[in-house]
Amino acid sequence: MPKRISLTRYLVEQQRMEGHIPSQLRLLLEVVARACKRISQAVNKGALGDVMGSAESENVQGEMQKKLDIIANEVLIEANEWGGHLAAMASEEMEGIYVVPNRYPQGEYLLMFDPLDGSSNIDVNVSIGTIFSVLVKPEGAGVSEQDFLQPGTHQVAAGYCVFGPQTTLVLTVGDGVAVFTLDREQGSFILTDEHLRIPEDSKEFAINMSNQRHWAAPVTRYIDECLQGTDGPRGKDFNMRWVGSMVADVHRILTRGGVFMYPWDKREPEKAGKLRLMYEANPMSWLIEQAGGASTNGKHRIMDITPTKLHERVSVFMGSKNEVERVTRYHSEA
Ligand code: P6P
Repeated sequence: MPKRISLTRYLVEQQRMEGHIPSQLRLLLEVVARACKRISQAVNKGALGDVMGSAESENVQGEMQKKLDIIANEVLIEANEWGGHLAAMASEEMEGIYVVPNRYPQGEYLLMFDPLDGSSNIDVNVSIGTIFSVLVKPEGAGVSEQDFLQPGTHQVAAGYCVFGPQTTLVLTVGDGVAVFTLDREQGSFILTDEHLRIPEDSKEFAINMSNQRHWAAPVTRYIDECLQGTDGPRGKDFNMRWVGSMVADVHRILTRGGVFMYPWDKREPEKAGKLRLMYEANPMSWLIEQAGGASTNGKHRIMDITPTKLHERVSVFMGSKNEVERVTRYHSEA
């Protein structure tokens, strides 16, 4: 029977041996993990709980909110606001930042999250997830939205929890990628994999093909070559997967390789892309890079981008290093 290492033990040993995790960050990560367990319980209720369907409201992105979007957001806020480890939080579901109320002590960390990514999949029982990213608040009194506008390279922790056949927490603090599977009998996350490595090459791409007529030329070139298979310049056949839930697609890529793309397209040319930089692209990019992959916006490394606004959107190409480098090169050649 392999030694069962809980998330708590992993974080304590990382703190003791690697010095990666100050105690306040360890507390933060344990609180986020506990919140993910509660979200998982709500998700798993499905039609048996009052959690399905629309909340009859829109979020700051102008998207219809599902009841579980709001439940997950509230769980994360309530779990994190009292612990003294955070100065403020930001969420896809909230327009402005959430400053820790004065009745609680303030800490040095900033927590951003997409509380329930892929929520269009909730009502059809397809994997969804919570994505989170942690920054350190810059020195100085008080906290403002400006304090969040740091490049992805400043993250001190990032991860997601995918609510699928298993509930799995995937985390990095800059020392590789660790995977924890929820043991429901014990109610603890148990270490089931670490130091994930993404193969540098792949034969699998993930993109929403229904947008094909709207893509820019480099994306069309890359996908056309994949579709030509062994008869084309790539000399190999490709497979396609598109879950419609970034957490599920990125988890597959971290597990077996591939490339995930949500590019800019002509439908809304003023938007850089659909996905959000601060709480979707940056945390996923760090995980992908920590596992030996690459992540760009077609031109630049995503984690080098300095955000100008909290809900900034970005074009995303992430996964197997050689595939991301190829589609990025096609952009520079265009
Ligand atoms: P589309 C979910 O809404 C999300 O933000 C990502 O999780 C997912 O990859 C993408 O949008 C799906 O977008 O346009 O294919 O429905």
